[in-house]
Amino acid sequence: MQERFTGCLLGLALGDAIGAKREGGWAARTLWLFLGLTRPGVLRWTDDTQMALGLVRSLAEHGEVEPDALARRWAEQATWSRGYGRGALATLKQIRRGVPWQEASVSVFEDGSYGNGAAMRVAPLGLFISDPEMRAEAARATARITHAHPLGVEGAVLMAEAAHLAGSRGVSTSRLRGVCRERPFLDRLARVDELLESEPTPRQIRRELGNGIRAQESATSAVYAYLRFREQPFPVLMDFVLELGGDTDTIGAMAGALYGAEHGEGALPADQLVSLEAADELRQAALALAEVSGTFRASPGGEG
Ligand code: F2R
Ligand code: MG
Ligand code: MG
Repeated sequence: MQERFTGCLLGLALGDAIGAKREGGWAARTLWLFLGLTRPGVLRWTDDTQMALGLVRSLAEHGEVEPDALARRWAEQATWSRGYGRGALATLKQIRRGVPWQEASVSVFEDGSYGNGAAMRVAPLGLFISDPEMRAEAARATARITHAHPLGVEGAVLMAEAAHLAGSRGVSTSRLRGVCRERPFLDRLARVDELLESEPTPRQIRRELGNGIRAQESATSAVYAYLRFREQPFPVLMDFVLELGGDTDTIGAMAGALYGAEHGEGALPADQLVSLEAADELRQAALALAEVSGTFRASPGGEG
């Protein structure tokens, strides 16, 4: 079980860091290189991992989703240099200034964010909570802090469920559809099934599911990539993610988390783990969560 927790968080971080080197167009990549944030030889992770790490630590400390504490933790660690989404960073800065998260999360986009930020960070929670309804409600509670839009929230519910099922080698699109309510997710998950029957090109996946920052695009593409390549070595999965293009760090983080949750840390490439930023810190945080797993308490904060 410990292996799955470390595999999930380290897989998420590796996918994030590998994808981050290829995220965006040449101008954005050159800028990040110029700023010294994409250093050769170092697998430096971004907001996806930073927020997942914050969530893992908060869960381990409180034994539940404690939205106020989690919001404060995320707000304190948020910095532009990790490549946060524009809305998410503005929301977190407000929380840092003392604005209640319930207010901040609908201040940038009045209907809340439908970005993939709530989905990209939530996988370890899926391993932590075994009760399906509590898992979905806890995922919603984490999402609402920054992503109040129903599609942003649904991305988190989907990825928490996918990670849980990956941990027991039981992911299927029909089970994933069972936790979804929103048409853009339901339609894409139905399509994932059909796409798995052949070997479509990355271009076709981009066209059918999408590779963008919207939760329903990157989360379903990540699920597709994981399901297609889960029995192959991790780099094969990552190569496909890079070929998909678009939001590669986040698709990589989500697909990597699922792969790591299923196979454990031992299946991740040792040479890449050596180069991964703060790998030991991530490992220790995941182990601390594994230590308290099974102790999850339903949180009154679930009602955002
Ligand atoms: N921000 C990035 N990448 C930029 C460059 C990073 C750099 N290369 C690096 O190496 O670090 N990536 C990160 O952002 C995504 C997660 O974003 P999140 O947390 O969902 O942010 P936000 O701002 O809430 O939503 C993202 C954008 O979606 C549009 N949007 C969302 N909701 C909307 C609404 N209701 N109405 C209109 N537009 C909405 C906006 O354009 C948001 O800015 C991940 O990819 C992560 O890696
Ligand atoms: Mg990122
Ligand atoms: Mg991204």
